Amino acid sequence: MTPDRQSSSRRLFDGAGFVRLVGVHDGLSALLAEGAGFEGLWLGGFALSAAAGLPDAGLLTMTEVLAEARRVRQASSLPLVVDVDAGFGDLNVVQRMVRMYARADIDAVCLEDKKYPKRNSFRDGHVLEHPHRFAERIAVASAARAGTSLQVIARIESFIAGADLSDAVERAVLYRAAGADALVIHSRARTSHEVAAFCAALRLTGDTGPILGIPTTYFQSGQDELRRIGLSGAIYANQVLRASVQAIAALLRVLDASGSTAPAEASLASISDVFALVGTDDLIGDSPWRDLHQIWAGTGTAPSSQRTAVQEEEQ
Ligand code: SPV
Ligand code: MG
Repeated sequence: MTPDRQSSSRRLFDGAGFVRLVGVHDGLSALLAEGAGFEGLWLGGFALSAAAGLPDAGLLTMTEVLAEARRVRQASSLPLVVDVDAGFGDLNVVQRMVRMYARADIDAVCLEDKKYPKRNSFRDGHVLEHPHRFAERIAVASAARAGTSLQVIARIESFIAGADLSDAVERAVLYRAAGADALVIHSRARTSHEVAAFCAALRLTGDTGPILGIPTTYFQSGQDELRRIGLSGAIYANQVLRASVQAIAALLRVLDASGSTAPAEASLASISDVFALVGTDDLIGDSPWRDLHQIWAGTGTAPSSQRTAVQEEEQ
């Protein structure tokens, strides 16, 4: 990890500013989020599973998620938070997972307090882990990352599972005491009222640590409002994926209906934009065959072993 990256990941939850984590599902979307000036990345199970053509139901394994996280890590230097659902297994799996993710230079893992088998929070039928049992998972994760810069985030699903505010606050206090560096409070209400009530009640306990929200259903709440109600940051978990789905479907409809891509061309990124985005212009020895032809031109002939099939025929 470069010194710059290390300090930026530490700054992620230092309370200095509102943190916007963009949900990404591959290296390309991570590059776009970085280029657009966002503070961090969220590699969420929903988008990652969907990108693999799968539902968000705990189907990707711990090492499959890590492989994707590594790709994102290599594409972007932004702080990267990885959604690890409930931790992929028992306490030993949580411990191994945290060690492996820390070694892969991941900035934070976010564990949620739903019982396996899990479903996406916008589906129904959730069962919460017992608060003390989940606090134990956080304690194991927290101990396993000791000496590394990886942060542990505890995600509270009380409102998703139909439990009340006092359940959410009781869990928050336990998880923080167990070593959580930040909390995520999830809600699928249409306004931010549940999240606001949680932040206010938790602050009354004396807690001053970072709290993040996921404003998917309460998307009308802008960052000023989210900051005002007590959030330190927001996770825009799935909007990038949904934008991609819409854009791809629209293009395919146009191609199918009109027989060419002509009506859609103006809405497409140019080839050179994509080249630039992924660093094609920075390749060492770009156009290597052109360079070789120049060398051949200087010497008068190409070595026979390097002649192309066409050149051989032209002889
Ligand atoms: C994800 O992005 O995978 C999440 C957030 O866990 S949500 O889909 O809102 O549950
Ligand atoms: Mg998830």
